[in-house]
Amino acid sequence: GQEIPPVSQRTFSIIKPDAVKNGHAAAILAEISKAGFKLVAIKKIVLTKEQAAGFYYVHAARPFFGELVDFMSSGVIYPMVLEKENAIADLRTLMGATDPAKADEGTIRKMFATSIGENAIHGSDAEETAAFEIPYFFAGYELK
Ligand code: RTP
Ligand code: MG
Repeated sequence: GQEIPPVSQRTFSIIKPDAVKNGHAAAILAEISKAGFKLVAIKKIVLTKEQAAGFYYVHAARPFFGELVDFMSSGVIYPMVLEKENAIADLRTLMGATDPAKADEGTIRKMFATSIGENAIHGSDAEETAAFEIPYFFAGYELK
């Protein structure tokens, strides 16, 4: 019969300040590469508090929001766009649970996260989320 080609999907990820400070950024990129993701775009930046708050606006009413904004603006991050078939769900699996104490063996958070708040990596949780997060950090000309 007809072969159905894989449908590629893009997701958005951030290597968070704890992972960068602890020297894990390259090892995390290696895990992402091993899992079959293509690196479409990456940059190195430090967010202002306003930029961090805007990115995580869905969590504005949560008790941890202030800590989250302070943490995400505390140092260098690597925002990136990743592509593969089923990228959004597969990256969430590779990341592991939000709390590294609950994350499965072999996941990025199990291997590299510090705590539930400082947990090494972000990944979009749905198509609509990725559609907001990718253009928050990258212009169209950066996503060829
Ligand atoms: P992310 O959005 O960063 O990929 O993480 P997630 O989906 O696994 O978790 P989410 O519920 O969206 O929470 C966003 C980030 O807020 C921090 N957090 N701290 N102290 C706490 O109880 C707490 N809970 C969440 C974490 O940095 C989490 O990744
Ligand atoms: Mg989330």
